[in-house]
Amino acid sequence: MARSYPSIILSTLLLFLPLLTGVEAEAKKFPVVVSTWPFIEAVRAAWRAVDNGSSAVDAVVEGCSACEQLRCDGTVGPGGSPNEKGETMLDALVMDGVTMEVGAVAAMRYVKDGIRAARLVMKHSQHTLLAGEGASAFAISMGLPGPMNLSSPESVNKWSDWKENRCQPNFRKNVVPANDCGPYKPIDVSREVLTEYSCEMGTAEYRLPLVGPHSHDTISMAVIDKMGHIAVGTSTNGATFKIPGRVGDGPIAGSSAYADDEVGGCGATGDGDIMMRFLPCYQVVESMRQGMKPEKAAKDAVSRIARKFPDFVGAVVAVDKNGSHAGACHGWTFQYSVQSPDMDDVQVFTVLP
Ligand code: SD4
Repeated sequence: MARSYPSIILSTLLLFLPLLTGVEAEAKKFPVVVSTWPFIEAVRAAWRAVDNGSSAVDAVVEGCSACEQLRCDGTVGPGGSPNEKGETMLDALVMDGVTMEVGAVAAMRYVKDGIRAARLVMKHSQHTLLAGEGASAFAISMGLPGPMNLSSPESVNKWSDWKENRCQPNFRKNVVPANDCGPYKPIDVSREVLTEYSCEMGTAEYRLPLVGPHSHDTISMAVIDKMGHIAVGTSTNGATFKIPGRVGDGPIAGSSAYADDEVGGCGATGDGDIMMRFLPCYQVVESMRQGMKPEKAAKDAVSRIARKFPDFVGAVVAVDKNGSHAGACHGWTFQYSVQSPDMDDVQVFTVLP
């Protein structure tokens, strides 16, 4: 039976519609770079890479590396956040949303290139996370410069002022110091003992506000490349005056960042000691997998933490596989930066708590 003209036109259209929609979506929305905070030069660096055809992983490394070199806000890369001993240590992670491979370094000493070290772990080992001096030795053996001192005049000054202030505030709790700055001895947390050891004696019941409303730190970045593949990365020098050996959320996949090509990606910033207990970025990506839009997924992940820790400070930024993005925060005003094909330059979005 001969087919009518309208039915021929309709079936031809149906044949081409998915293809046209796909091409259109890709041409409009990819590549995309999303980063925590107004780390504009970092986003530009990632954008340059991905716009020139780099993979999402390479662009994430370029972007985070630019932030390390610029020492964004003094809290990414070398020269910031001295620990109790005055030393700077780095946490970093990179994740490929295609293969679900992760490379990360934690409390890394003597090597300034955190994100490049993380990528070396991913590329040249079967491990996911290397820590401390092992991470430094591996990074140097794979060609990164080092060993070197990661302190700066600013970090040394900050540390000296803190020492002069009897090492207060600090991250210890339920301890009593032999002297102002330790060594510390654990004490029973029962009420009687707490009244016995007053604050004057240095019992550290005080919790150091890691990040205040005016200080932001940690770059966490997601990139969707021209092929639509997603990667994420994080780089930070962590919490100021942390106990040596402390590892934050930065190198923990699912906490500071997470990506799955099938769904999207996420980056986080804030009080990592709290946030890493909730794997907020894993939560965001899994919520988007279940059908939540980025905004709802981001808000949901943050509210899960806030319900248990109403005083925590933190934020997440979510991007789905189509390039739609949204942020959510608690305890501070959050900003994140985006560059996509419809923008001439990086745009900064502000999210209120
Ligand atoms: C950490 N999450 O080491 C980092 C610090 C941070 O905004 O992101 N501050 O806990």
